[in-house]
Amino acid sequence: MQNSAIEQYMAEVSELVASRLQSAIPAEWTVPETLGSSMKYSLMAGGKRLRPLLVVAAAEALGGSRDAALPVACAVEMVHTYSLIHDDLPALDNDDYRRGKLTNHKVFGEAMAILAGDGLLTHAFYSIAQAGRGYGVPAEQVLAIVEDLARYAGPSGMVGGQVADMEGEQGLTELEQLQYIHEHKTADLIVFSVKAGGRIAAAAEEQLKALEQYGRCLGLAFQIQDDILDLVGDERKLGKKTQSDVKQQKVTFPYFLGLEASRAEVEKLTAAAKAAIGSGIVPHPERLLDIADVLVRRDH
Ligand code: GRG
Repeated sequence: MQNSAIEQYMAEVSELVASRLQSAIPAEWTVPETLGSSMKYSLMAGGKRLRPLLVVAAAEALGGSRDAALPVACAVEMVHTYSLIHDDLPALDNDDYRRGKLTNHKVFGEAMAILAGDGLLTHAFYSIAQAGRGYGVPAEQVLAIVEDLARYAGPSGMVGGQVADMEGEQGLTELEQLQYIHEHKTADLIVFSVKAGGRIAAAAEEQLKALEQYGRCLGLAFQIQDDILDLVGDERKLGKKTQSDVKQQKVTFPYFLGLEASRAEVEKLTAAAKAAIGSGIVPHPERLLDIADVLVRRDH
């Protein structure tokens, strides 16, 4: 069957990102062999490349260049991959599998997995700087992208969301608490991605605001959809157990709202994401609109 235009676009960007990630560390640098292998193992393990896709699509939606967006697209994938490696560690989620493969620490050991995550996080900032070196992104924009990454991935962003999640394991009682976790742990890096794309294209302040709103709604919708897919997958795995058995184990959107209301929330947020950029403020919003539709329909 022929792929749709958006599927082709996503595959094309994903391939480009994968090839840039392969050579992200300059060949003349010396990197200990096991560290390099451990970083590459997780980087190349076959993620959806959603965040890099959003950097590129947002830049192109505002007439920016794909080449200039790619170093930043690679940077956000490095940060995302570091977060997954660390999240899988025994001290956090203690997972054995990620993206259908053994987790980093299962293959390389805990100490190397910690260091591979550290290496990816650090190298992300080098990669962002490259957008200002060979691709003509003005230093002022590069600076703003660096500030945004520290903000959205750091203590007030993704890491803060992860801490709230960890502390919430003692028992969340309010939907607002879960919303806070989702906004920071998941949505913030998505907000970063679309804003960074906008900055590469020298977006005006109101365009950045529109992209931020799109990213926040899309990020929340993405996480709620993840909760739904998780619950439906668990129910399939558990077979005879009922939905309420599963609900007792995981405090997610469906736990608070039920499946149907959670699905409606995903639809509502997706519509809000599309409305934020669809009113003419973003000159070529088509790809970003299509990506929102693809995410709401995804089944994995
Ligand atoms: C350890 C600092 C630190 C942060 C961890 C990202 C994260 C925060 C934890 C991972 C666990 C998780 C389910 C987080 C929610 C965000 C999310 C849905 C991540 C998975 O993103 P996808 O689906 O993954 O884009 P792929 O593998 O496709 O890249």
